[in-house]
Amino acid sequence: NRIAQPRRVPAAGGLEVGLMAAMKTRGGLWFGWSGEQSDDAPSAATIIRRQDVSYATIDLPRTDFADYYAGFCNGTLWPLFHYFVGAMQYSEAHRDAYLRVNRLFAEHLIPMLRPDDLVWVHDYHLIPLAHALRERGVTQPIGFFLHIPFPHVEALRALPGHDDLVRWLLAPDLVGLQTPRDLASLRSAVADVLGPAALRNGDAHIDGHTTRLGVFPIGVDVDAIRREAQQSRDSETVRRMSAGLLGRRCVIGVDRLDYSKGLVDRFQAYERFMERHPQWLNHVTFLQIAPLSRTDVRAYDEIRHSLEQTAGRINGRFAEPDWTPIRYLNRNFSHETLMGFLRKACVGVVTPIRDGMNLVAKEFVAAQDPEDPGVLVLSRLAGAAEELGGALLVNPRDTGAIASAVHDALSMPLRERCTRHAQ
Ligand code: ADQ
Repeated sequence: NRIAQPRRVPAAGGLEVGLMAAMKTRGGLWFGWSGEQSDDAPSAATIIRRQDVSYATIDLPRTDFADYYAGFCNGTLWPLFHYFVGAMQYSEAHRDAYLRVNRLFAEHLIPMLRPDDLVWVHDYHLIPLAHALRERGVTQPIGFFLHIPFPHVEALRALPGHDDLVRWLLAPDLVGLQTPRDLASLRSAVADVLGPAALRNGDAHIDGHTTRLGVFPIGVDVDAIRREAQQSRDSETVRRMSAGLLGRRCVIGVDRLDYSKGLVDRFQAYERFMERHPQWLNHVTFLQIAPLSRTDVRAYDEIRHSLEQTAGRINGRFAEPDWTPIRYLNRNFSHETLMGFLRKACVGVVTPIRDGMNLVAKEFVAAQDPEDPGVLVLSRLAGAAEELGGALLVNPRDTGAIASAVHDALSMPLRERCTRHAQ
């Protein structure tokens, strides 16, 4: 949807972080929304070139923007795909705007396509894009990657018109998902909507067209993160963060402020940890960094208020004149600074209720000192849990289990920490 822009401060979003690395390595044209809305029909894409990457953007029409973005993308698809089925909103007007915006993207992309291009479409905002391109005669190979979970058909069926969504998803030549579970869910939807015969050798066949379906878990650039984490040790911000701990140990969480990230349960778990293990009071500080996102969606306002209340209440209950148990920040930092913070922390808590992958979990591991690594407490419902077997895995709603895991992580002997980290 929105592309990374060379002059903008880095966004706190996994897609942008992951794709920027790929674009810088391979070069190409990155096309998407400019971040602006317009009253008139958008004019041709604006193109800026930086090193080997061209950035092409269009404004989106003001009349469709809210229905498309806050409406269908983040009010319907985001909750549904994360299994918050009861929180899913639905309106035909939102769905129509979603389709119109996807067609608009297709129309503006086509004049820029070269015959030997390979088109790679990203994420749930753009599920109908490949279909819209094919309808307009585009024959270049198209891939699609879904960064968020794909729900089993039993949940997907709650969406009116879910069968169209499945058909649009099969317009590309290759569809990539984060985990084998997501792939199994997509296959469940293909079999349900198109009949079991549409699946052969695990791929989808529809009207003579084959769509390969596969798992391509997104990763992080481990060497770059290790370098960033080491280099930023001496930066002003990381030194101030470290000095502010006054020798205390640090438990860290870093997430976009989103109800899927399990932050309220995490704060409550931290409260239980302090109740049950009072020996750590005044010896550990919990730093939670949660930059605001999607502030135009009501559910995000609600979660923000509830977090402010919970953090305030817990701090009021446990704080000492010289110690605040939870430091809660809503701001962005440079990636390098963030990696420096992760390295300083003894425990990383990544406890989403559901997450496609979760890059912070991988960044935390990559940022550690292998000779004296911290421990990751990770939700079983994050895609990353299927790969990071060395973490302490927890159910994100089980505040008692998270509290115990934080205690175990802080108490873990060096040898076990090293073994888990190496794994
Ligand atoms: P997100 O839901 O945005 O990504 P995540 O994978 O954790 O979640 O990525 C967040 C990224 O933003 C990380 O690289 C993190 O370092 C960065 N970030 C977070 N807070 C920041 C801050 N305050 N300042 C600067 N940077 C910050 C979606 C899916 C995930 C999937 C990714 C990639 O929801 O499941 O892992 O895409 O596919």
